[in-house]
Amino acid sequence: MNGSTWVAPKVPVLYSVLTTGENATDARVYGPNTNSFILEYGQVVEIILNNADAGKHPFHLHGHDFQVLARGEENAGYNFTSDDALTGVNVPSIPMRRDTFWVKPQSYFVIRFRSFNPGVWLWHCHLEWHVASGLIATFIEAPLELQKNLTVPQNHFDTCRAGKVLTSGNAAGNTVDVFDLKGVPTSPAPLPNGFTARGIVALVFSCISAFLGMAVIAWYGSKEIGTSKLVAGNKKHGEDIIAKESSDSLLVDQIR
Ligand SMILES: [Cu+2]
Repeated sequence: MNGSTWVAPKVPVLYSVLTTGENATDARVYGPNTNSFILEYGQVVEIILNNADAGKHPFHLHGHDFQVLARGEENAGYNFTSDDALTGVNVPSIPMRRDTFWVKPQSYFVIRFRSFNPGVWLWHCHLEWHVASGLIATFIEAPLELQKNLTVPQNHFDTCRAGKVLTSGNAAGNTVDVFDLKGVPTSPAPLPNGFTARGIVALVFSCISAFLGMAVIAWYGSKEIGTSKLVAGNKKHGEDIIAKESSDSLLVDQIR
């Protein structure tokens, strides 16, 4: 999302909100890979989701039933900004409300909600493997209101302690300087363009082993079949076969 892969921070965002005081309103506290957006209390929030992918994605927002203002048809384009996404669109006077809405391939949609629900809310594709691969943003709604009104039950802290999850400080678990993000979890680098040296070596050896394998099969397959001669010319082998046949028929008789 926005060129960033979501990666879980060392401290869950909710606990960072509750333990960083006034700095909780600064998105940097939550690290470079949580895609965090700070929403003030009572704003009208508009999201334009542009989908550059050729697949559909059902997007889900926690904490709200948003209003759906517009959704582009398939291949309608995916470079919309707030000015042009609603151009020529008849926004319904009573928009439908959803908590999940799918964006069409290489297209967009526009939704709105009011930020009257302080909390930490994920915005993510609801195909779970897209969640696992990081197609997520985080809305941190009215963090200072949240600090005043939320009490976390003790058993939540107990669970975190048991799972060795930190519960205070910034995304890196730093409680002294919340803008020091040393050691924060980050996403892997994007795939390199073209082939790397390791890739070329792997490809060369794969090709060599493939040709060797084919050569062995060709060599083996072009050999004369000689086993029938051996059986016919060798009494011992012939006896073996007869013995085997008779014991098989014995076995069959016994089963009958
Ligand atoms: Cu998806």
